Amino acid sequence: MDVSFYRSLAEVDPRVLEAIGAEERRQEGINLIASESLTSQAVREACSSVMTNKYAEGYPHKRYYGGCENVDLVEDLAIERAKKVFGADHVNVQPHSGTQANLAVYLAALKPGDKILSMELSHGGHLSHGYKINESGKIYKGEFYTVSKETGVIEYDEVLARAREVKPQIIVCGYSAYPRTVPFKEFREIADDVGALLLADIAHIAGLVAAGVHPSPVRYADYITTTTHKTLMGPRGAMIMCREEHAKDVDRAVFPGCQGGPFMHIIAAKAVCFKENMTSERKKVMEQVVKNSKAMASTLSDNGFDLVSGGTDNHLILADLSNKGLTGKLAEESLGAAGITLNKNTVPYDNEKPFVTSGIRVGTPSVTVRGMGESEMNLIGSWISEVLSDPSSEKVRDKVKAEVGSLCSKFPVYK
Ligand code: DSN
Repeated sequence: MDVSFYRSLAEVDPRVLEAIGAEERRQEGINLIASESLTSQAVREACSSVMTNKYAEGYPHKRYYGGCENVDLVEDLAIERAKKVFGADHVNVQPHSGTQANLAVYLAALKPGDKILSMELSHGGHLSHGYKINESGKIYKGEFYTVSKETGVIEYDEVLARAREVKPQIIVCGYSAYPRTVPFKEFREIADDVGALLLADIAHIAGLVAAGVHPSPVRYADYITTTTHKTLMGPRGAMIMCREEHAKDVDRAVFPGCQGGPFMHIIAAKAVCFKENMTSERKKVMEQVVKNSKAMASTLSDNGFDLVSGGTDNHLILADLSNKGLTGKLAEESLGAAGITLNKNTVPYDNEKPFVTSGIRVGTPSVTVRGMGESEMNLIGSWISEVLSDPSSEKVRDKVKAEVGSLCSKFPVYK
């Protein structure tokens, strides 16, 4: 045996250890990135377990390798728990990422050249929903609907008219930057009207759906995809749920269709995460995520921020900074310098490029998980306003950074 096999990370690679330590300290700051959250100790233990060593191509009890009895057990657990959490007929827990889950659904459901109708990327859609620079838009033809210019929300009649015009084979609902409830029932009606399949990509809101804080698409969608690392608070990865009639095609599309060996350590962590999502404690956290988001929206609104759709129903807020004469890029940079991490984001009908943007996306999952409540959201919202009222002032940023540090020390993430 190579002697280095038993040496610690500190001995083998201090530079990597140092970067991990620095990242741990960075995560003690205020994180408002809507697509991120924090994983529990239990999830992280499973992620770093010896299950990473195992090849297990195939599915539980039908593998192409020997020695799969333990990984079979965790994959069975993950599937059984996910079915229970969401009430789904069939679950595949092997997709490595949300994009790969979506690509697997298209592979199962479509033929090359078929049409995908989804939300315009700059209105809150996603690259893997048929966008031309993604494989989903190269193999299939992406067509798009938008939010209404007047209200900033999805209007049934507008989407229906667009669906009748496009006649897609599949419609995608579920978004990366939509602050309102996704109307799954209405999407089912639209899909039926034009004879299309319906895919609900609930990556952002899965934890809210699991907790009953956002309506579930299970009764309405043919396929549901989600990542497991956003509001579900699990490991970085994804899963697909579908109706029983699509089960075989989905499983074949994931493996051998577009993936090889599943990441068994991550599947073990997904099993843990689904167990955590069944608890009443987690339900309370998700309820608080939405309360916090509404509190933050109200403070931002009181400070003159123009919120897309006027507010929020979920874990995120989208603010259009045009009325403040700021770009999203400048806001992201100056807030970052003040210890508040969030991301620039296009807003519907944005005139700025995606690397500049006119907006910011503000999400409450990470701050809520560490115990912050509405009063802390009011504080953070007022700091955002303070920094952005004079974004180039080092003095303001330093003052806010000190206040951020003092607040965060009361809500430590890693004790
Ligand atoms: N990158 C994710 C987000 O930030 O919403 C979506 O994949």
